[in-house]
Amino acid sequence: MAAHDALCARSWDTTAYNGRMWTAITRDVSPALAKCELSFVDRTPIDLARAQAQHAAYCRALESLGCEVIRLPADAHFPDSVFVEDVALAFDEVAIATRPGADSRREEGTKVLEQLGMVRPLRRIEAPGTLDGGDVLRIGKRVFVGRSARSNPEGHAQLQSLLAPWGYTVESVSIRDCLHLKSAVTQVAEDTVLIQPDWVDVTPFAAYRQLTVAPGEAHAANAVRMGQALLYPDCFPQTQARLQAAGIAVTTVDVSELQKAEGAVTCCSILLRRGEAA
Ligand code: CIR
Repeated sequence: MAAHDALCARSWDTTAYNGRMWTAITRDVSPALAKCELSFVDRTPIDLARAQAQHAAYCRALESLGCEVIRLPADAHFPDSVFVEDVALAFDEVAIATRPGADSRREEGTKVLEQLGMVRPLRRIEAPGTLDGGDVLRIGKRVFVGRSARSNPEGHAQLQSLLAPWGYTVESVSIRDCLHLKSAVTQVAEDTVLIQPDWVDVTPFAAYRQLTVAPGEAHAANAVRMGQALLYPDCFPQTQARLQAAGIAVTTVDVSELQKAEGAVTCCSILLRRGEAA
């Protein structure tokens, strides 16, 4: 077993997590990040060393919030492989290999799925279905899935079938002018979503309190929620103020280089709950 595999295997040992409620699977930044896929963002030079440092700080921030972090090694064959969220979904009961919508990302998930397969039964979206994890937002037993260029109706239907045994319902949601559903809406508290109404139909989220992004902060709707904690980019101060005014504690990270690759904060981790959590 290679050294990093041994490390990863050990990290699933239930005696080793010091009572932490969450585990995050992450993957170090690919040296080929500059060749990433881009859809709604113009290509600009990416400072690789800075991106790597920001990613390391992101991992430390997750740890500071009580999360055990598994860091998989970087892979030069897959420019976008730091964005682990898109290749797999982790529910409490099952993990799902997604079959990403971009050809360059289709084979990217192997190492992530090895990890998930150790702790969850594994299911797969099969061709011709496509699905990116960035399009999947779970709130309780409701699973909202973006109708995007990356996630097709067949992928949506397969996800519904795979999750039905555990009582989840899949709801397809229209998005526009952005890459993924979670570019446009994420959950920020038990009853609250943060939403960019220019990019998503807000009607499916009528059951939740809706905070909207501040003017001039178009990309501000993406946040990582772990229980009562929220990890959030540091470049959206007005939206951050709205979150804090709503009583939500925010921990910020600088992800500016990853944003040049059309990434955000949710996309850099797959979170697993170890026990009962909000
Ligand atoms: C892509 O286009 O696939 C990557 N450059 C960015 C993926 C970001 N993923 C996410 O927000 N879930």
